[in-house]
Amino acid sequence: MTWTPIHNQPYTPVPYRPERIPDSESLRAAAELRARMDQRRTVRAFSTDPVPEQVVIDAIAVAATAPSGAHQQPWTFVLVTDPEVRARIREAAEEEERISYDGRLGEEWLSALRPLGTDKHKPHLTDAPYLIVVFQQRFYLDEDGEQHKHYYVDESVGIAVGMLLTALHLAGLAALTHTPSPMRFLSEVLDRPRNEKAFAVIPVGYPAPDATVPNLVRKDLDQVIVRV
Ligand code: IYR
Repeated sequence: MTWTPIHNQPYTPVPYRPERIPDSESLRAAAELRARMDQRRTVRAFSTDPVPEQVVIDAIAVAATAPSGAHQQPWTFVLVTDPEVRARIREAAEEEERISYDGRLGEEWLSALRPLGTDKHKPHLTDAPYLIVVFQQRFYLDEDGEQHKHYYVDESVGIAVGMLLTALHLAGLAALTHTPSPMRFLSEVLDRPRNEKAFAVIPVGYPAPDATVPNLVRKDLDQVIVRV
């Protein structure tokens, strides 16, 4: 059944009875997932090797199962493979990043970024075989061009991107959450409608054979979890 915007429709509940997983299996699955996700790293050096497109499509399908405000699913995932379009995105992103790294970010921000080793060069935008440019739909535009409000758009799209990164990692792919700022050029290059605002650019592929990552330490769980 094709989804269409639901406004003012009655509540129509359907049963939800997933089979219960035994505790032993839950514990095993959670521990295994925890260990696998602990291996995920943001990658900035990509191989140009091709990736099966269906893996990326399936990961986007996972992201699109995310919960969203009023179930409005306020996201669009633009899958960019065209080398010419990727080159234009890289050029525009590097122009913005040059201004950012040359001072726009300010000393405090630049010093926060220093341990990550990032700079204004963004070769991943043309090296990685896929770019997923995630747009948030700030509102819904109906056939008459009328605007309808979307709710909790940042939260909804943030959750979807988290699920996308998880799915890509579990499928054996590397990704980078890239947020060039300002991102307006993405709407122009990708010709997106006025209800959409770029949220992140996610290069996807395999790490370059000589890829390195910063030696980051995750917070201990007791710094993250508070029991009350
Ligand atoms: N958008 C810039 C700067 C940047 C900002 C943060 I916060 C990061 O965690 C990483 C980078 C860039 O992509 O380089």
